[in-house]
Amino acid sequence: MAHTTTLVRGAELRARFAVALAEMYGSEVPAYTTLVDVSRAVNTDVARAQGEAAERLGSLERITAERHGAIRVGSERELQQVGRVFAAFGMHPVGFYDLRDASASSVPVVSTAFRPVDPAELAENPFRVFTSMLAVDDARFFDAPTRQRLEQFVTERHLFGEELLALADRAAAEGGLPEAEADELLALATDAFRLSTEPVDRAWYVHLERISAVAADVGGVPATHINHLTPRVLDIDDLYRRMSERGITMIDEVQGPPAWEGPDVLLRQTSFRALAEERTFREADGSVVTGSLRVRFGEVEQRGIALTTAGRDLYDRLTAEVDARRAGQVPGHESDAQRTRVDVARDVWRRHLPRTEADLVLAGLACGEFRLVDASRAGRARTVTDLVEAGAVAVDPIVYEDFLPRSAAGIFQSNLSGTGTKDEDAGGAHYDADRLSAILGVQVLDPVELATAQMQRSLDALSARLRTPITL
Ligand code: OOG
Ligand code: NI
Repeated sequence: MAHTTTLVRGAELRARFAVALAEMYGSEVPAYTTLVDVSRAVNTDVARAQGEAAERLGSLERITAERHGAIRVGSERELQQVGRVFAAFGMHPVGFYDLRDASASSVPVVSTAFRPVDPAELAENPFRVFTSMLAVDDARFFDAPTRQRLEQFVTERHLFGEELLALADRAAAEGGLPEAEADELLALATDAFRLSTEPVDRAWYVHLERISAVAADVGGVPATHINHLTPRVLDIDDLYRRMSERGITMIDEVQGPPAWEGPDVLLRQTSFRALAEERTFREADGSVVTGSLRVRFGEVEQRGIALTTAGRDLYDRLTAEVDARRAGQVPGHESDAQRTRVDVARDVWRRHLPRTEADLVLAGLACGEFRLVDASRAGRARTVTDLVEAGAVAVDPIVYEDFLPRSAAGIFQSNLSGTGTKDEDAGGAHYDADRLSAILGVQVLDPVELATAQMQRSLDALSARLRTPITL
C-alpha cells in the first residue's frame, strides 16, 4: 500500500528546536524570560514608531522569533558530533573566531557559528549557535599533565548519544524527518544541552578554574550546556535602560559599534552576569555537597548592516583608532583616555563613516540588495549610484548574520570571575578555518563572502531586469 509521510523539513525542525531550547532555558533561568519580555516590548515600540522602516533588517516576525545560543565543547570529536546535530537543523558552520588573544583574560577557545546560510532559510528562522572548542593543545594555557588529564576526561564523557546522532544524520541526509522521529530528535537534542545535575569533581574543577574559568566550564563538568540564549532587539540602548530600571545589573557597556545617528553596522551586544545556580560537588574525600556555580547568563543583540571586505577593514582601523585614543597615544586626543569607549567610538564613527545605509553600500563598504522601484527613470544610467540618484533603484541593507571576535571575548570575559593564567613563552597551537573544516568534515564558510555574494546576485538580477550590465 502506498502512502506518503510528510517530512518535517529542516527549517521547521530548526524553528521547533529554538522554541524547545527556549522553553527549557526559560523554565530554568527566570531572568531569561524577563529579557525576552522586555525585548518584545522594545521591538513593539520601535515598530510602532518607525513603521515599515523597522523591518528593513528582517521582518518583525523573524526578529521576534530570532535567538542565538552558545555552547562549548572540549575536543575535536565533540565538535564534529555537534556539527552533525546542527546539520539536522539546516545549520552550517560559518566564520572562524579565535578568542585566545582577543582579550586580557584567559579564554582558551576557538569558535564558529552554526546557522542557516540561504537567505530564504534565514528569513524562515535564523537560529544560530556560537560554538567554541577548547584549544587543549595550546601550551600557553595547559601544561602537559593538565592537557593529558583534560583529554582523558573529555574522551570518557559522551555528550551526544548514538540514537541522537543517527537521527540527526538521517534528518540531514533526507532534508527532514517524519513527525514522530522529528519529535524524538528534538527531545534528544534539547536534552543534550540541558545543564547536568551530575556532581562536579571539586579539585579538578578548581585546578582548571585557576587556568581559565572557561576551561573549567568546558572540561571540568560532565556535559555541555546552552550557556545563554539571546533575543534580538531593534533598540539595544532602550533595552539596556529598561533592564537596568528593573534592577537587573547589565555589564558596563554595549559591546561593538557605538550608538550614533548613522546606520547600525554589524552587531551590538550586551549581557548580564550569570546567576549563581545550585550544583552538587564531589569533594576529595568522596563526599557529595551542595554548592553553586555561575555559568548561565543573559545576552541581547541588535543587528545592523553587513560589511564588505573594505568595510570590515575600515571597521578594524576605526576600532584600533579608538583603542589608541583611549590609550592616550593620539596627539591632540589625550583627554580621550578619560572618556568611555563608546563616546570615543562615536566621535571616530562620525568622522569616517557615511551617514546612511545606502551611502555605505554605494561607497563599497557595506552589502545591500537593489530594488527596482521605477524602471522608467533608469535612462542610460549604468551604475547603481546613478540609478539611485535618478530614483530608479532603492538600496535595502543586507543584515549581518554573524559575530564579532572582540565582542564575543568581551561577553566571555564579563561573565568570568578571575582572569586565569597564560604562559606567553610556551608555544601556542595553530588554528584556522581550514583546521575547523577538517575536523567538521564540511567547509567553514566565510561571512563576508556570503554577504557579498548575496549582493552580487542582486546586482545580476538588476542587470537582467534592465537588460544592461550595471555596476556599483
Ligand atoms: C560565547 C560568547 C560569544 C556572542 O554572542 O558573541 C557569544 C560563550 O560565552 O560561550 O555568544
Ligand atoms: Ni552570544
